Amino acid sequence: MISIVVPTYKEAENLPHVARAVADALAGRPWTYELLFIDDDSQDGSETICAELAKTHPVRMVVRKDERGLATAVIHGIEASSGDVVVVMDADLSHPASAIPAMVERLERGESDFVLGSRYVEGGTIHDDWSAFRKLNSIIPSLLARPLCHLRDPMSGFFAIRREDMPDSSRLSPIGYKIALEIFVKGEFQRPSEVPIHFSDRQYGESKLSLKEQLNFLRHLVRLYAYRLHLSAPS
Ligand SMILES: Nc1nc2c(ncn2[C@@H]2O[C@H](COP(=O)(O)OP(=O)(O)OP(=O)(O)O)[C@@H](O)[C@H]2O)c(=O)[nH]1
Ligand SMILES: [Mg+2]
Repeated sequence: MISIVVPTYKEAENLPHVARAVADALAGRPWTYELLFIDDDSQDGSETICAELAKTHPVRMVVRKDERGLATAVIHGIEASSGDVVVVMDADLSHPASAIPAMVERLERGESDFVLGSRYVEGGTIHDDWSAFRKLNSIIPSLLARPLCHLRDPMSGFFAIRREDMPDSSRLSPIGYKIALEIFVKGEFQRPSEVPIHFSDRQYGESKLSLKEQLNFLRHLVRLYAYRLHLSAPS
């Protein structure tokens, strides 16, 4: 079984689209799946929409009432799910569910132990009309993170791993909005690979990526470099 873990905050409009995209991507494939939304008490009708979707799709929602944050939501979701393979993706339709089969097949064939949906490998694309600022805002953090992981798109939030390879959550110190990089570094994955994706801009709802989150990411990077270099990590 594949668990598809999707962190959500105020994504009510996107939920039916994600559920349909995942169902279409996995139709006729040899796997069963569960789609798990980890919602931080959005109060925007998400719970009702999810209950309605659950009548026709293998979908459920865990609502966290006392915590906020993308990274901790992903860890929570991985722990609350039960598939042998875990795929993490965003709810805003930026990540194409159609890439999931290729990602899972690489794990199954043993070709790779960490498969990333990637904008920055051959065949990967971003929306044509990204401003120079937005491109830099995406590429600079990726370049800063690359020495830690040799992945072209380490800031992608779209990845697949086998559950047994997930590092123990007591070893993770998630801050901010990206968790794939930390799971990659602490899980000591040996055979990463990247599947090219087209990254679409969100059509519904608003971005939660704030300047504060970007600064948090810099703190997070310093910690990961310290970890890698076996220095004591600053808090
Ligand atoms: N549970 C939970 N999910 C979150 C939180 N913040 C963001 N998310 C979800 O994480 C995913 C990515 O958030 P986005 O706002 O799209 O951020 P982004 O993709 O980095 O930035 P954009 O390129 O502007 O879309 C979406 O599915 C969000 O709903 C949070 O605090 N809690
Ligand atoms: Mg997004």
